[in-house]
Amino acid sequence: MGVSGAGFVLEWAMPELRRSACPLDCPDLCDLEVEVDAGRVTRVAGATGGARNPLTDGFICGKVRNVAEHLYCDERILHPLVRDGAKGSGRFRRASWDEALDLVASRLGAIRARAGGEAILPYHYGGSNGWLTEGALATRFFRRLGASRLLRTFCAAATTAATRGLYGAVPGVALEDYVHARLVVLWGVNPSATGIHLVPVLERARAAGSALVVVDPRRTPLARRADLHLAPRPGTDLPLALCLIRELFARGRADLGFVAEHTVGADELRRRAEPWTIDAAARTCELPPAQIDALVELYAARAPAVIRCGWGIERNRNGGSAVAAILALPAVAGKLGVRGGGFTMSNGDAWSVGPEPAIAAPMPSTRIVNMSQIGVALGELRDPRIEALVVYNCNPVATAPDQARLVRELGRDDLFVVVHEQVMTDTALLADVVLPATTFLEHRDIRRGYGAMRIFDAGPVATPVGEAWSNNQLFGALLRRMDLVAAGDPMTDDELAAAIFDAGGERGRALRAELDEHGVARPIGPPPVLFQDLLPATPDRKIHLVSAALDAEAPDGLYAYRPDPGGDDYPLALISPALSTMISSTFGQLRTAEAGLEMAADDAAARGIADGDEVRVWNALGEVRVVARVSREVRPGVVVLAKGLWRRHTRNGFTANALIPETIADLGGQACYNDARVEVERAAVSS
Ligand SMILES: Nc1nc2c(c(=O)[nH]1)N[C@H]1C(S)=C(S)[C@@H](COP(=O)(O)OP(=O)(O)OC[C@H]3O[C@@H](n4cnc5c(=O)[nH]c(N)nc54)[C@H](O)[C@@H]3O)O[C@H]1N2
Ligand SMILES: Nc1nc2c(c(=O)[nH]1)N[C@H]1C(S)=C(S)[C@@H](COP(=O)(O)OP(=O)(O)OC[C@H]3O[C@@H](n4cnc5c(=O)[nH]c(N)nc54)[C@H](O)[C@@H]3O)O[C@H]1N2
Ligand SMILES: [Mo]
Repeated sequence: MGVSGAGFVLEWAMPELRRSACPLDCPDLCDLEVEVDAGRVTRVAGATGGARNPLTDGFICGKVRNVAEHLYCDERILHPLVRDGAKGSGRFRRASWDEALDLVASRLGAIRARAGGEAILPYHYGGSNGWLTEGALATRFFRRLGASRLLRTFCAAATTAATRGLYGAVPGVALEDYVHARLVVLWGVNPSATGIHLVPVLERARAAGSALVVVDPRRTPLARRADLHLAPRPGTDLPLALCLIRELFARGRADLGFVAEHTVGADELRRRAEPWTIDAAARTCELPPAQIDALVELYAARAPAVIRCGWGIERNRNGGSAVAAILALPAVAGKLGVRGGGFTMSNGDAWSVGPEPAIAAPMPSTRIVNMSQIGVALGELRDPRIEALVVYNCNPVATAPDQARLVRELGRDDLFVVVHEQVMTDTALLADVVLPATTFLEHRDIRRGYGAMRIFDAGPVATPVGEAWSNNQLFGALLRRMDLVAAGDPMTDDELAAAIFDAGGERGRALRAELDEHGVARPIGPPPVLFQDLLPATPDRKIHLVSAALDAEAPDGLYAYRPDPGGDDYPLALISPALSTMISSTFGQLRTAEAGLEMAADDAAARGIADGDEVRVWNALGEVRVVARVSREVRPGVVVLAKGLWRRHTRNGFTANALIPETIADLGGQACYNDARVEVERAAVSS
């Protein structure tokens, strides 16, 4: 009948609600409800009900609420493109997948036959990727090709090295457990922008009587509300943490019982911390001595006390030792073993299941290239020279150090550049072949948060735009085309997922069953408490306060402070914190506002700079022209230009990364994004 017929049509045309989980590079792993109409995303909201991820229950950030703008923007790459103009001209012609794959396979094959597999370098970071789309077929492809291996050091390299050195791979305090804390120290972390779901938890802790301390050269939103805000000069967290350690021992506030029972190396740590008196630290960190004293007393007195250690600390020459010293604090002060006490670094890989089994190819022993030194690698490596760069899950022109050099090197005529991307990024514009990639709402992935201790198996919820392919589709096709598939290889997403969970034994099977039933699983049960539910994952189950491995790795030994080389040419420290509107460079195509360089009023006045003036920011590596923003949020001696900006956001097409050296931190090969020194002057006004 007409009525039921209309009803049927109406129902068929109704948008559908589907569940997903946000895999963007942020600790929180939001549980999402996505409205999809005829395969297109029309609305994204936080899923309510809480059971899947209580941390994000019903509440998501603006970036993801508006993610449909990213999916359907003008810059979205719809089909394969082949360069059709001079290198770097940004001119491309449309190609079929078949033609593009033939071109890529034949070029890579020829380079490998002539110069060897090591002439090929895969280039990737985390993107918005989980266990299926980051580590599976792409890694297998490059291992079997015998390509150079990439050491992934943009982020969390120093913090991971430090955490593992002291504690082994264990999770820290679960973010939801911060309600139990009576002191929270936010050290080099800005959750208001980079992981907002901690903020309401902090508010609840505050209401229950917790104190809040922030250690950050900027007055972040939470620093404004803190009981105590220390704004050290960037790169001086190491002397500050060593001073706290020294004072805890000296004042009889160290927990000697805990230290004796559960740690090794305490005497050596104390010896290395000894020179850092309050006065010495205050001078080096450029802090009032009374503030350091206040922090010692507060930290000694309060329990449970938790340090939320961020990523602002690691990105300088002392970064690894600084993180290690900060992570030693809860051990020295006896803050572990209670719910809400201890530290949180990353909670990302502290469980027994992981993506390696999906790769299903042994690790080759080919040469290793540090991704944070890509300019040097492209320019100087020989035998063989890098002749092909295959970029996916990454936008290095916006995110790697020494941008000007990278742009120059990408323009080399004898370098073949393939970029698999969702949108026309600054990197894609410099490619020879651009391949269209799906977004997280258009492909399946197994996603895990590095704050929230959860895993989601999230299927595709929308139809891929244009001819976009997932990473596994692309690298699966390349494996086949280059004859690199072995019998029994897991190839489909189902097979890859099965490989991951089957390898996890009983725990893996339990996770699989939980995922099948709820779409989400808890890899380690209820939030564990270190020294209640588990012990450090070091061989002797103790905390290694002066880890021998870290001590050997750090160029001058662990906890050796390497001062600013100084000099008057570049007196200002440049840092590049995260923007609330982007994730690294992701979503940069949606940003219309131009960038601003934030600087303190005194520094601006000393240079005759007024708010809104165009300035030149420079050092030996390069120059950026931007508008100055005189700000009360930065301390004198520090200037701020956000991370992740695209070239279009400044006045001369270069960003903070053009001022960042390719030097690495003391641990993990970590990039030193917050270790740039610059000078600023008013740009000559052209009339
Ligand atoms: N909205 C949004 N969220 C994000 C991201 C994003 O780009 N945007 N990025 C994601 C990624 S990739 C990461 S790694 C995390 C990063 O998360 P966070 O660590 O919170 O982010 P950052 O802004 O890099 O650094 C945090 C703070 O460190 C401060 N800082 C800089 N140098 C120093 C220093 O030497 N010492 C101290 N004590 N502080 C310093 C900065 O002023 C900044 O406020 O966030 C993730 N979440
Ligand atoms: N100046 C400065 N620079 C920094 C930092 C800093 O503090 N200061 N911080 C660094 C940090 S913390 C990080 S984590 C890095 C991040 O740097 P990148 O790894 O370059 O991360 P994004 O900028 O998010 O770019 C990821 C790109 O991958 C694409 N992508 C996402 N998913 C997929 C997929 O499934 N397949 C394919 N093929 N592509 C996909 C996205 O469209 C996006 O363009 O940046 C670093 N850069
Ligand atoms: Mo990061």
